[in-house]
Amino acid sequence: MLYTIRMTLRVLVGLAFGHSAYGQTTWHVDDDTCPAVGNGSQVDPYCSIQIAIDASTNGDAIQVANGTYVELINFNGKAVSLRSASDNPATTIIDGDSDGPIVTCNSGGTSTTLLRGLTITNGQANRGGGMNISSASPTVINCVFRQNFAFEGGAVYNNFADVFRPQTLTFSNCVFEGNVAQSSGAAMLNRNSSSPVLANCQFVGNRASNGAGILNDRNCSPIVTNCIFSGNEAGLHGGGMLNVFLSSPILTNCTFSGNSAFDSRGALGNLQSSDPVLTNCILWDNGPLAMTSCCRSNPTISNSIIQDGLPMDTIDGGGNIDINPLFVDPNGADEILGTVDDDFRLLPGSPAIDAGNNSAVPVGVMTDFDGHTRFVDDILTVDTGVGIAPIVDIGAFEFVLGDCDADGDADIADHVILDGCLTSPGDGLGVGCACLDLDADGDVDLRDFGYFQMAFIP
Ligand SMILES: [Ca+2]
Ligand SMILES: [Ca+2]
Ligand SMILES: [Ca+2]
Ligand SMILES: [Ca+2]
Repeated sequence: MLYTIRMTLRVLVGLAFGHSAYGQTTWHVDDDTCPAVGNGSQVDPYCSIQIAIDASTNGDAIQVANGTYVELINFNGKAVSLRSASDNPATTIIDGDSDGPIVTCNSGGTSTTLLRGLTITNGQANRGGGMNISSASPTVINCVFRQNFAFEGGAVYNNFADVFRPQTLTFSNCVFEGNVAQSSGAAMLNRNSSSPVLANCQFVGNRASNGAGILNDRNCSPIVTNCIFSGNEAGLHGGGMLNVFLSSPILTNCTFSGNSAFDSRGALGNLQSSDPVLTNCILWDNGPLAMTSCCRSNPTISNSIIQDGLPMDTIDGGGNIDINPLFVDPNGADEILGTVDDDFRLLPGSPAIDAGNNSAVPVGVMTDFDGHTRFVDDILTVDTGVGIAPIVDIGAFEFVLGDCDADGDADIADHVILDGCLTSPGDGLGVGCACLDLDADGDVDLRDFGYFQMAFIP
């Protein structure tokens, strides 16, 4: 009886708030209504996100309208989904006003606790200026962590995140840009058995003493797929990633470029029995060295492009090469390395094309960083990778012949670009035309046009 009454109440509340499926409530938040507190309905939204979390129960959704919300929020262990109405982090921002952590998620929040489509910025805390996760494993999708600061874990600090396995802490399609940690892990610090799944994430321009991109410390072995690490800078060790004390991440189809460290561990450093496994990865233009390991650490590297060849103490899994991967534009249109426009897509003729190992791609991963089909055969490239064609490319992006505008196909829009690039043989390449030099001979002539016709999708 009590149950029936409760259900009825829930349904009635749900109807009042516009969403009644399964009795769950969608609470609305809009900063335009401040200072009125509101009641969380669509017509009278709450003015703050935390009030909506306080009102919610497990299974509820909180929808946040465009705006900048200056507040710190705590999920309080609730399994609720918090998302922007637009699913666009550029227009829905939580600003910590130099306080923090901005988002606290601990003790019980599992993968049904969701954060989606938000920018988390200007947080400041001892640990996790942007987000502090402890004994919890929420799901974070399409969020931007920008310019957060902490002593450890500038943007995100994860501690004991594996306690609810097989529930998995997940970050996908997230950007970590310009975060700072005084000590370790500017974009992310994983500590004490915290092994998140990181997919299609970009770690750019973060700065710390150790592990400027990610620090994995004490039995932390994230699964990292289709991720980009560029322009991260460590004052001491590990520009892109530092793995310490039995931390052995699995890195597949990741691109590390332009990362630096004071010591030799420019892209990755591995200490104290940390054995990362890298497959289909690119380590190019990191300094002073791509990767160094010590103290019983033995990474395995396969089907990857490693500048200056395999580092010391590495197990050679085969298929590794030391040839320029031919990125489209490593520092991007703004000419600054370590910003989100850095372009590590592949040019025609790249040795990364059709050179990966298909079986290393995690089950269920069917797309690349851009969300385009992961397994594509390039008809002009002899397969050098492992598996049955189509062979996966090395790095975060799959090459598609003639796809100059990087939207996943060679269609009429690319044809228009081609028309502007066409010259006589040997006349050289115009600006932005290298993507259409399909035979990689330094021009866009009728032979390239012929290849384009083969790839063209009307
Ligand atoms: Ca740039
Ligand atoms: Ca391919
Ligand atoms: Ca295209
Ligand atoms: Ca050509």
